[in-house]
Amino acid sequence: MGLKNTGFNSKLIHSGGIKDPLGSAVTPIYQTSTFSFKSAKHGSQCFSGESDGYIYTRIGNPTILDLERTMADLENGFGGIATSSGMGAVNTVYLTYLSSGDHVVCTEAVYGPSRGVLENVYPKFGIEASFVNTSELKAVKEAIQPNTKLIFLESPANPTMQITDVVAVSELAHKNNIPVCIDNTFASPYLQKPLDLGADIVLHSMTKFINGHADIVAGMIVTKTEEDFKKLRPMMVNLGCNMDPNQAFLTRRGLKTLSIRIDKAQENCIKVADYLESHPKVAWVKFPGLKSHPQYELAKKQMSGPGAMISFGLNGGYKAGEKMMNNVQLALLAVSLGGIETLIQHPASMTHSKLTIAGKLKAGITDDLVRLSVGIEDVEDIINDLDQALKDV
Ligand code: LCS
Repeated sequence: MGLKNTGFNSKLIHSGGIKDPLGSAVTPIYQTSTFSFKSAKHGSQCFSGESDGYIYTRIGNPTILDLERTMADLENGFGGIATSSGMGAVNTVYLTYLSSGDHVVCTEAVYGPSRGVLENVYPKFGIEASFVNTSELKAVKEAIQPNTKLIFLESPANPTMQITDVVAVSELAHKNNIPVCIDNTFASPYLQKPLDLGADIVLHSMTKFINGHADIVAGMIVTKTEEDFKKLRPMMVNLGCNMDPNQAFLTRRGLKTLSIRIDKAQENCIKVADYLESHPKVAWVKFPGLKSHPQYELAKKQMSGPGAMISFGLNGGYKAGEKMMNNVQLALLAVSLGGIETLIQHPASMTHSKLTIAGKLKAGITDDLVRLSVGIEDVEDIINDLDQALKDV
């Protein structure tokens, strides 16, 4: 799958490898639902797999394939499966590996709906889940049952910024013949390559850092092996949670600048984290780049940088956080993350509001937790904005 020996930045620009017959520098948007066959025999060969020609956009499309190949290259995986959204990727993985009577071990602090569907939808199909603090290997070990068919991790976790040791959990899982899937949305392959650390499947909400411009919703699954790819791909096609070619084009375009965007956002975030940690009205800050983070050393080991997401709490609890969120002027009070603009939100009442109160508390999604996605604006402006927002809280 091309460009294996080039650096990450060259892959960002050149991976994909769809050659346009007219020589366009950028892979065009093949905005078509269907593709004509050269003959009836060719059509039947496309369906049987004897020919790799295109059939129908839900099954495959050159613009989408370009993005799938690029993401597989960046994650050092076998192949990519693009989905209409991050949740499309999450559910494709759940439905592929879990059947009635099966059990999944899931990081307790994951994106709200990734946990919410396991609590509210999958039980009606006879699938059960345990939500544990996967940063403690012992907790993962104790949660594994004879019917455990998947370990689902998110690291760094949304919104607690907990870090899971991917090497250790993967070793444990493989001893028990359980595949490991990790949601790599918060880090992106620029900062963390879970397949190299031992995971079997990696997924993304590409709505976030991968696209980076807050103008599309998209998802991606990358597998380490052909075997897992062949299990997952038909599930996505049959569910119909495929990507649209226009969405693929925009995502591929945004992806080209992933490293320079993350470098700048991360540089800003390190300064913002220092600012918040030294602010008298701030009770606590969770950011993997701070020595106070409980898994600071592990983050340094398995990630090449701490990223651009912070969670923090104010001395005045939710009331103070609410006031601060209403006071920001440069940052947007909005969910989502990983874009070029700074965003602030309150997980307990927004992104994670559907979880039970007990579940939220056990996972560390406390009422005082405010989440900040640091953008690429001038860092002085971000800090000045937070400073004025904190004045009367
Ligand atoms: N995984 C993670 C870690 C996420 O943060 C999200 C969305 C998803 C999966 C789902 O992706 P989507 O379907 O939205 O593309 N996270 C959001 C958040 O924190 N705020 O708004 C959406």
